[in-house]
Amino acid sequence: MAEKKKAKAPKLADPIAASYEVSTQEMIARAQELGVETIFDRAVNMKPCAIGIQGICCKNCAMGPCRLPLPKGGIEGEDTRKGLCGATANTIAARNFARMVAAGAAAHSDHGRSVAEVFLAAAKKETSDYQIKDTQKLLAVAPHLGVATTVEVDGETKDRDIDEIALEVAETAINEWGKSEGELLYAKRAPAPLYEKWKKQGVIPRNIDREIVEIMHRTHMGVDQDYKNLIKQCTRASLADGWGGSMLATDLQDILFGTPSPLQSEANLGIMKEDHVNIIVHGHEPVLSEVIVAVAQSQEMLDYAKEKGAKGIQLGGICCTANEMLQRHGIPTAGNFLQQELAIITGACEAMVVDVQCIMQNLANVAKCFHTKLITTHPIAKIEQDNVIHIEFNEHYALEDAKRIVKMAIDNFENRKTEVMIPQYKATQIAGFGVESIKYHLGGTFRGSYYTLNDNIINGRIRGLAGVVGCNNARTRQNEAHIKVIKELIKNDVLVLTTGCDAITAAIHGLLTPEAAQVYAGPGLAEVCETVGIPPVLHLGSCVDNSRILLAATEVIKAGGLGTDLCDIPVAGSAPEWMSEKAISIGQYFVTSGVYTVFGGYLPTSGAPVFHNYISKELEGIYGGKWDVEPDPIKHAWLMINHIDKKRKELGIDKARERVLMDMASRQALEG
Ligand code: NFS
Repeated sequence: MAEKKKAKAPKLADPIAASYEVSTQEMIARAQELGVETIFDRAVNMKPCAIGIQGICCKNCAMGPCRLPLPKGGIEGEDTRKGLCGATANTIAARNFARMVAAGAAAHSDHGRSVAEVFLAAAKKETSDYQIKDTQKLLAVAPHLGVATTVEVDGETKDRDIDEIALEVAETAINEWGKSEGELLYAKRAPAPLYEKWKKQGVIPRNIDREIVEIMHRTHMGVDQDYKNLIKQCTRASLADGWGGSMLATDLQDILFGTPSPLQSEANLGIMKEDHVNIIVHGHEPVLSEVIVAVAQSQEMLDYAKEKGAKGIQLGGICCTANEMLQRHGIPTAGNFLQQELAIITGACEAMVVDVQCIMQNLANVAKCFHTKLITTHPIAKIEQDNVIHIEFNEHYALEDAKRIVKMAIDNFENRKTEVMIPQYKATQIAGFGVESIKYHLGGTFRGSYYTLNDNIINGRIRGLAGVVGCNNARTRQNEAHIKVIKELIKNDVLVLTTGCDAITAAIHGLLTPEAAQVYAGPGLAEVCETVGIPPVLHLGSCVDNSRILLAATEVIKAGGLGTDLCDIPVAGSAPEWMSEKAISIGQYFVTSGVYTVFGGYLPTSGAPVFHNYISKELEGIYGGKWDVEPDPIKHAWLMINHIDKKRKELGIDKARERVLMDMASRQALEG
């Protein structure tokens, strides 16, 4: 018998090459020292599939997978590539793309649905663990759902009972997922010309679930075989996400848990404390973590922690649960997507409590090497490894569930087995911005409005706006593209709005403080930031809160002077290190809301050049926005800046900026 080949020892990641950020570098080295494998090591041992990344592998039926690699040097003449059924590269790439949109829209929207269900339970007063916290926001949101806030009694207009409004809002909102008639109510929140554009194209969502289901139908073997028609459905489903599921998630969370307003906190693994019980909440839905925050801060639990020898309880967040807890409670952020394993490797994580999305299965393997209790809480997101504990969250017993979890973490404090190593890095951050707070900060105390923001865009101090969002991706050096893109933008006077893991990254690298403007921003932006006391990068929350970016841009239109549609504004979108399907859904609704959007890394469309050309060029003629892809961060930022300048020119405000620059130069000449 032939002797079996000895398996090669897996390679280890070079910490410096794997991350741009020092605490991550230290923790990768620490993991290797302890013999604990992380995603960074796996990334150097397993390469991505060369055909898959081009988007041209079809596995939608059992005759495949059919793979249609692009010949080296591209295609000359007719593209004759086809799968067994005859599916072209365009069809295959568009179907794969559509399924990513469906999954992304489903993830955001199902999150929204969970919140809506808790909201309904609260409105019906079936649970005492949740109450309506922000009645102002409730009253602001109600009209968009067609719910009246006043009532006529004997010819007099009177305020309606708040509980009644809440119940009607809850019922109407839940209906948006599955109603059998009509169209998505929030579509009308978009500027009128954009709404009309969607109407003309026939892409206004009917209800949220239906558009996602229809993508699955259309991409089944032998259904939609026209990439343009497939993209039309991508648009409909992605709009159902951005202007539907995500926007409802944001609104209902704000009403239930409070609308964020700017607050100070900290970010990075250094927020964990050796002498405290450390509980990390990770995932996306804030419904359980909201209660965990309350329980962990209760005197009863603090006393219990002290009894067990800890100085207190330190909560920290990873991924978008982090953003939710940060923006409403100032809970510090432990890290972004690629730091989740590292939080456990500190040896100081008593419990990691996860809900849904962006949770790596390897957390279970890492937790096994330490004392950490890895707790899943959501019925749709369990982990197969037997060291994982499942405590299913139920909104009717939320407080009990949260108490059980926090107590379990405290009890685990004495079980630490490895020497604790918490990297001593953390940065101050100001977070909690939103449509409302931008209005307040940039509009003055007496009359909140977007006029000041618009004025500063028109006079050129602010060159334009950029939404920089999205994940980390272990295929690129963690954080590098995020930070280089943002720094190049703000250096050139572009005010950055950020969410998701990009926001966490910006926080870790110290860009979310007003002082950062003096160090990194161009003179115009720095002046505005200094005058109103804001950072040059505004943290708008989690990824569902990209809806805040859409609504902030809509407010810019309403305030006047910068066109009538979102595609008129000097604004661009970016996801420098994207990896999740949610990012593709976000990209698609940004683009079809009129925003030029650049992705880093690659797009799974390159193997079908005609289809790629359609989304990266032709879509602009329909919706005013288009896709682009650029891995080099500086070039990436300049694609955005050039687009912003093009829009300034179209608005006739390009000269104003030249004047501002001249002012600066003459001022410097005077000073000199
Ligand atoms: Ni957004 Fe939030 Fe992070 Fe990416 Fe994942 S956490 S929803 S998907 S990885 S930004």
